[in-house]
Amino acid sequence: MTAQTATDLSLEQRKQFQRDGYIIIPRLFENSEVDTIRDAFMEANAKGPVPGLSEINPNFRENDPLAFYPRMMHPHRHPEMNIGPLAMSTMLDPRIGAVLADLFEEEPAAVQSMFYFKPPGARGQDLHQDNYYLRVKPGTCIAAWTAVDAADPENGGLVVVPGSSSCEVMCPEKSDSTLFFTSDHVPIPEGLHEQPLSMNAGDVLFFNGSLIHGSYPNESHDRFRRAFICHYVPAASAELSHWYTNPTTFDGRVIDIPGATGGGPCGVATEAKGPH
Ligand SMILES: O=C(O)CCC(=O)C(=O)O
Repeated sequence: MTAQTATDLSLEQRKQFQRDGYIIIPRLFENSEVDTIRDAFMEANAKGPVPGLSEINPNFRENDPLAFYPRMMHPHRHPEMNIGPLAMSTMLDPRIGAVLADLFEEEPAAVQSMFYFKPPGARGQDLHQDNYYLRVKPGTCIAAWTAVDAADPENGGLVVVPGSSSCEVMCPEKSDSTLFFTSDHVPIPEGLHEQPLSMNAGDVLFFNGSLIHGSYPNESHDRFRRAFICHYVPAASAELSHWYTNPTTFDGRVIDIPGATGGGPCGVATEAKGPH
């Protein structure tokens, strides 16, 4: 199957993004591209977490699968490793850029990359809204979530709350640490419902920064649920949380976006939080 380009974005896909807050572009990446990404990140983590790259959390329990396979933060900032240039070129892939330009209707800039291994038995990431952390103003951010393995309810695939993309960004409650490795939980607003997604490797989910989304534990015995995840903002944004440095356009320019001001939906405490 050939890769989809943004020029294929249909009126229906645009309408779905506006109405529900997300769209899945099937097979944006070819199998061979996904295999390269998977192999490179597995190799990078072959001996376990990498200081300065992996999110090493002293609270992980000894038998926690995430203790060996924590997520990697900003791999594109590591030119000294094989995964560095690969993460950078995937984050700035023109096929992703073209979809984002259509969805933002203005020039996008990349501000974050991450790789999740989510091995069998791993906890999930509780429901949250990305723009609580990125604090983009005006407007919001968009995530591009690339399935590196098939992802479905059994192995802790992503869940979204369609339509929550039109909600305000809320101050989160506390999550259940037996199910989730992150501490924030955003409750589902009345009248809206959670939708589990099933994706094939190479599919890319795009969703806006207000959309409530997350994932449950990987209940499978032998299926990793790996994903390469990037966050983007309009290049002309007036504000962005200072945790997201060096916004980079798809033609490689590093631009300046002023730091976010004010306290966010929880007041001043938000400013103390790192990237999500
Ligand atoms: O992949 C996951 O399990 C959650 C990722 C996520 O929610 C995010 O990157 O904002």
